[in-house]
Amino acid sequence: MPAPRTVLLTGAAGGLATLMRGLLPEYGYDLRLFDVRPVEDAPEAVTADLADKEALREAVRGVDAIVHLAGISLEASFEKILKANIEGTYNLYEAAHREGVPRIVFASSNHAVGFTPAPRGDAPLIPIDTPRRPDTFYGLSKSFGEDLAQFYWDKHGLETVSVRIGSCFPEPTSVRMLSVWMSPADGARLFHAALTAENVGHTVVYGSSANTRLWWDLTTARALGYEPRDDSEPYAGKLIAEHGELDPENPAHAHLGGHFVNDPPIWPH
Ligand code: NAI
Ligand code: 15L
Repeated sequence: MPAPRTVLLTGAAGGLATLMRGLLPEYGYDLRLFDVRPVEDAPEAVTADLADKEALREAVRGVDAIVHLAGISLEASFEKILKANIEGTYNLYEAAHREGVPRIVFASSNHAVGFTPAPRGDAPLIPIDTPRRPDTFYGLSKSFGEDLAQFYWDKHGLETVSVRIGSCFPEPTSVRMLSVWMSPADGARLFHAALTAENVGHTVVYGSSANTRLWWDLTTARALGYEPRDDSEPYAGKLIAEHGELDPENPAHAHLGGHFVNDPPIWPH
């Protein structure tokens, strides 16, 4: 596959896409933007819902790849998740297949495996093929998205890298995030690797920095050419002084998905 140049970024008005809009152009991409909300400072962005199949067909036409970030990013009713994340992601894949787009980078989430116990002490890192254990309807939709990606690869030869993102924010803001944080710069490195690696078929990777307290195995991400450069450890002293160490008796501390397992944040905030 020739290196992609024109990339459709869905969810372009969101937090992660806003960070990526600042970083990905340095890698040489021309970004086409899509979101149900207007994108600040980007009047050229397509403002449309993932439910709008015609708008999707037009938006994906002629792009070399898609970074699919649009959707409900927290917990919501099953009906809302069904519409935006499950049907919406299906609509995007169908449009991409019909228009011959060769690759999608799908924003999956750690919440597809959120009920997995967090490794403690010397326990091995969580492998990428650990059984899916969604912690919310939201996590369930990400698990569906990974299956959808596998199906479109097997059936239609449309490639995907599914990135089980940890927490991609400018800084880690909780003790759990020390283990799952992905710096925005590492996020851009990982998306670039996912867009350019050869012959990915459907590859699933965890998305995080090279954190000292890392919980999962980054082997499949590194195999794409991803070399994380950041580590959350410089933030550890302050966060632990403020909040204390993780308590293994607390379900919100004991699972990969953190508080999503027992008290998930609800969409919209
Ligand atoms: P966000 O909530 O800030 O952005 C999501 C964007 O999708 C919003 O701008 C929203 O308007 C748009 N959107 C929602 N429903 C839509 C629809 N039906 N049609 C078109 N656009 C729609 O979320 P954030 O943090 O930027 O995350 C982006 C993606 O990455 C999401 O899919 C999220 O699930 C995933 N993710 C993010 C993580 C993070 O640390 N930021 C961690 C794990 C996964
Ligand atoms: C996610 O999947 C959410 O979209 C994001 O807002 C964070 O909550 C992140 O997971 C996390 O686990 O910290």
